[in-house]
Order: sequence, then structure tokens, then C-alpha cells
Amino acid sequence: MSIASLIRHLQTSGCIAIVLVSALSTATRAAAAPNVILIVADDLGAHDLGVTGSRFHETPNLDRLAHEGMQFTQAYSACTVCSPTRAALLTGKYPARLRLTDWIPGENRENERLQSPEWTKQLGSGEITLAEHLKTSGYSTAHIGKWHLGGPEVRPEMHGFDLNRGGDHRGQPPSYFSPYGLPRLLDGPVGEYLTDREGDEAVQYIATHTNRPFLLHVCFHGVHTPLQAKSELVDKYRRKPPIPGNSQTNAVYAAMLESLDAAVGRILQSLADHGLETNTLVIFTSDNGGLVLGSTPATSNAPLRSGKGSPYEGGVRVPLIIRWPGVVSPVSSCATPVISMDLPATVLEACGLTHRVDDGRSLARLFRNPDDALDRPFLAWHYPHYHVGGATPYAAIRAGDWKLIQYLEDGRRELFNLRADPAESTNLALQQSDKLAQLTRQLSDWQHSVSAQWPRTNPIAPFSGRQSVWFGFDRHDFAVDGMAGLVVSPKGAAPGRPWVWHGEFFGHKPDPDIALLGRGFHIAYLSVPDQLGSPDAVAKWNRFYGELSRRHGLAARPGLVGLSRGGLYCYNWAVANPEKVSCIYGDAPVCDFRSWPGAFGKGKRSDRDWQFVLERYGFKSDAEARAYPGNPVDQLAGLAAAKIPLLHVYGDADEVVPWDENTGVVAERYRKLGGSITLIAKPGVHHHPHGLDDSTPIVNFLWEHAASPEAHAWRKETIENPGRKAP
Ligand SMILES: [Ca+2]
Repeated sequence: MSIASLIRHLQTSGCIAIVLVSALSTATRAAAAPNVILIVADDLGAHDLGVTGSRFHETPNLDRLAHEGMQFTQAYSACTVCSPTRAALLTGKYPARLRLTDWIPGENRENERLQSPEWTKQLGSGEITLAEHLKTSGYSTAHIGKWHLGGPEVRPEMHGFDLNRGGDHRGQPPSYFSPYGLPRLLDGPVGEYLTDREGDEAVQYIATHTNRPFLLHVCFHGVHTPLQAKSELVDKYRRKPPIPGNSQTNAVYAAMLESLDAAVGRILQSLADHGLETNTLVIFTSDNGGLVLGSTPATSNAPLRSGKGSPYEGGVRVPLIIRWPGVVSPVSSCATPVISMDLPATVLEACGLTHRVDDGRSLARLFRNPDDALDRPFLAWHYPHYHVGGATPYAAIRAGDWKLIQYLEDGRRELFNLRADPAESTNLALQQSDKLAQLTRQLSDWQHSVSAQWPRTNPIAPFSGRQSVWFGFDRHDFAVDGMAGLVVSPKGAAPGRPWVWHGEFFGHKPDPDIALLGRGFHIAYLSVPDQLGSPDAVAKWNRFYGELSRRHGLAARPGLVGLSRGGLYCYNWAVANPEKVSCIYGDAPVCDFRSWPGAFGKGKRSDRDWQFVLERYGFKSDAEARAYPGNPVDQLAGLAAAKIPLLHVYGDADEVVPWDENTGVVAERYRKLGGSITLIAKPGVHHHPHGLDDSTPIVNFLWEHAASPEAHAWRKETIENPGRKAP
């Protein structure tokens, strides 16, 4: 039984009280055909509403809508950014199938490891939208607000909407206060607020369309950036007392959301005023997860991980509320995973239309039985792009409680059990090999079925800059963002282009480097002296890493080498980037600046370097520096979780960087955290000399952990077949 016929049955059997708009016998469809209001907020996170758990934001109207209908607690957007989800909402197709896979026009990053494919930067006129289907069936149709699906030739008017108020190619308004700078929306009085205006446009549309079924597509520009809100509302949230444990604190964002909620309230009131409440299907959702970037992020999606532009749940989980009196039970909720494409399928069934939707499933059966499953084995995402929110090109699949993320740069995979671990904190890829293989296969089959587009490998740029010879190998000295860097290249790179990266003292004790060059490693160094591993040094390392791994194609996970103070650089960078590190070799490494140069224990004081610590880390006093919780010895959990193996070589008579205050503390804590560390003590040796007389254990450690399986196989083959050339 379709929803339309179900309603007719309920209405005629008197099960519920519904006022018939006109006689069923003469206008069967029109009588039962509900109005549809599809409200899409922009960048609204899964836990931004009062009813979805926010303790800071105030959304009484949306909370009431949820109580009068069904809340979907595991609703997904088709993408982690705007345009693809909006296209999916109108067509019922996966963005990958539409080849509209990024926000329009997207970013063109030339120096990344992968280049985006030639994707479609508009909703093509060949696609038939929900509005076109309903218009053909006699509906009035209107689009209000953000469109963001291409240029002038693919505006809402060309995709089945009779009316367009504000929709164009833009992804955000130049201003939330009139004059708006939106060519498709006449400016209101100076200072009028855009969200209020969009609500007013919707109310006016409802008031003038009471006699004919309508589709009203209200795409609020809020709560996307620029964060601009009415000052009296901002003040209200600024005055709120702190809420313990609350991670949503942005008063401007909260004020924007309150305006959006109020506009929704006025739309709902308008339906009631015109007697349309009962026969109107109201859907409220968002196009991607909440924005969590910056020092004062717009919102937090906690307990979900990350936010807009990231492959994790915070990027794709959205609120979804559906109200349809008499059909959807009030105060109901549904935990079945659903996705953007399901909404057009649902609307079409609700309107008694039979058009097939490629990738969506009607949620109608869930209205009746929220515990039902939908007839599909998984949901999937394919994003062959980079995004400032954290994404490198990836694909993902959710099947049952499991979610797999596959990174297209290097094939790395992460597997999470969302029921046990909704925050995606524990990667089970190694423990659950059967599940990993099953999801990988399903994802690959799906990508094939939608003809997913693949990013292309960027041609590897050769090293440039001043060329010289270093122990018989080519050395290039060059600048990255004004910083001096260098790379020594092997005669032939091992497969996967492995490399080691020195934190300070490049060239001191070169034996391991020379041996690794002979095995196809690159050796790299960035000169950031006197920074002692400060946050600024970590940021500089990030840029150097990006240059080497993306532009020059070196492996995604180098081995790090930290001699003495180089330990602070290596460990602090690794703590910030655990997924980018294969292993760490520390040689008498400093792991706590309180030991050296602070010498608050047994270490040897260096006044000059301690001054650098205070300055570079921004401490106002010794006391503040000593209370700092960010030394490597206190930050090992992430490295242990990432299973990064450590090797420390040290002299047990070191009086400059005493081993027990550094290596000893790291070893004890790392092992307690489940991490692996190998210690090689040199009896009676002081801080110098570094290294070992026979470097074999160091070389083997770096080779074992920093070289790819393909490199291991290649070396085995070249040793067994010495006539073969390196690739
Ligand atoms: Ca968005």
C-alpha cells in the first residue's frame, strides 16, 4: 500500500480525523496529495539541536517539530560538503553516480599527491529533479535560499521550480544583512536579516498556495559562514553561564541557529493558520556535518569525530526530522541508517508517484515500523578530492554496525564498529581482517556500479635547488616557504619511496643514512634551529612533509630520527601526526624540556636554550613552562594507539640528557600503554658519541618499519637477482 493510499484508507475508515481538501471521488490524487516542505539547513551538525543533545543552542521550534514527528538518529548526508548532498536530495542519486562529488567549484590543489578527476560542476539539465516530477503531477513548486548547483543555465527555474528566491551558484551569502549581494533576491530594508527574510518568503508562499498541492524547498543559507547574527541574540548567548563539559560555545553560531529555528517556527505556524498542517509532509535536515575548524569553531559534533569535510561521522551525520500528522507517529524515533537520497524517494511515494529513484529508499515503511530495516546492504561515499576539513581523497562504506574508510592516496584503511565505538577512536583493520575484506569488496563493487571517478596520480616532481654530492649521492638544497630544506636521493628509489627525516643534526653520524640510501631510501632534513620542537616548528614540519610526500611522492609515513634535542622535534611532530609516522629512532633524545635544557632534574642546564623554550612556546615564566603538559613524555598515548615502534640508543652515563629522565620515562609509559620500544644502552657512555659503532640495528629498525612491503619484496628479489636494476 502506498502512503497516499494508506492515507486514503485511514481517512475513509475514520481512524484519524483529517479534513479532506476536496472530494476523493473527483480528485483522488489531489485530495490525498500532501504538500511537501523540504527544509535544508546549511552546515548544521548532528548534535546542534536541543532535541539532538545540544545544551547550549536553543531550538524550541525544531524540538517541537521532532516531538510531533519522527527523529532519525542515524541520518547521513550524501557527502561531507554542500553541492553533492544538495544534488542527491533533488535527484535521489549518489553524488558519485552524478559525478558531482565536491562543492562547486571546489579546490584545485596542484601540489597534492593526487589530482581530482574531471568531475561535473553543475547539476546537469539531463537530471530530473524531485521538483520536475512533482510539477508534472500538478504541484506548484518553489525554491527559497541557497542553491549552489551551478551557474545561470542550471538555476532552480531550469530544474522544475516555478519560483526562485535567492538561489544561484553561490555557496554562501556575501552578507547575512541586507543588502545581501544575492542577485536572485531583491534586497530588503537595510539591516534585514537573511534567515528572517527566507522564512518570510516561505510564509508568504504558503499563504498564496492554499488551494493546490505544493513543494516548497527552503534551503536556508544559515548556519554556513560568514558567521553573522543579530547582535541582541549574540549577546544573549554571550551572557550564558558556562555549562560544564559543554563543547558548543560559539555565541554567534548559536544566534544564527536561533534565527533559523524561529523561521522554521513561523513556517509551521503558517501551515496551522491556513489549515494545512495535517496534509503537509514536513522534512528538516542538513547538507553535511557541523563546521569544527579554527580557533573558535562554529560548533562541535561530539561525541562524533571531526566535522564538515572529514570522512568521519562528524562530517556526514546530520539531523533529520519528518512530521506528517496521521502517518508518522508523534514522539517517535528511528535508528535505521538513512541518507539524503532517501528523501526524494520518500516524497515521491508520499505523493503517490511511481518514479524510481536510483539510490534512495522510501522511508515510508519506517514511519509505520521504525525498527524495520531498509532493503539495502550498505551506504557508501566516494570523495576523490581534498578538503580543508581534513579529507584527503577517500571512499567509505557503512554496513550494519561497521564502517570502513579507504584512503585513495596510499590505500590505507580504517575500520570502526560504530555501535561499540561511535567516536571512531579504535581502528580495527588489523584485528578484523574478514570484515575488512568483506567491506573492501563491497565498496569496490559499489564504486564500479556507479562508475566512480578516480583521482589521478600527480606526476612526481623532481627535486630542484642547489645540487651537490653527499657521500656519493645526489643532494638538493632548496627552500620551502622560505625555510631551508634538503633531500639526499638514492641511486634508485625503493618501491613506495621510503624516507627518513632528521630532527636537527643532519650529517652527524651519517653511517645509517648512507646504508639506507644504498637500500633506496631518501634522507630529508628541514632546518628550523633553536625552535626546540615548538608548535611553530611542528607547523613548519607539516609544510615540509606536505611538499615531500605530495609534490615529490615520498612515502606517506617516513621514519623519524631524533638525535639529542632532535627528539623534541620528532616526538612533537609525531604526536601531532601519528598517522604519518612509521617509526621513531631516538639517539640520546630529549623527551622532556624540563630535563634538558631546563635541568630541573639531573640534566645539564643550558640557559640559552631554556630561553628559547620560554620564547618559542610562549611561556611567561619558568613555573608555566614546568607545568606544561605537552612534553613527549606526557603525550605518548596517541603514538601507542597508532602502534608506532620506537628505538632508543643512549649512553647510560649521559649527564647532559640523563637517560632515566627521558628514555627511561618514555619506555616505562610507552610499554604500559601497549606500545613497543627497543632500548640499546651503551654502558659508561656519556651524551657523546651518538649512534653505534656498528649501525646495523639502527639500519634494520628503520628498514623494517619505514619500508613498504613492496620494498621488502623488491630488496629480497634484487639481492637474490643482483643483476636486476632498481626500479
Ligand atoms: Ca553545507
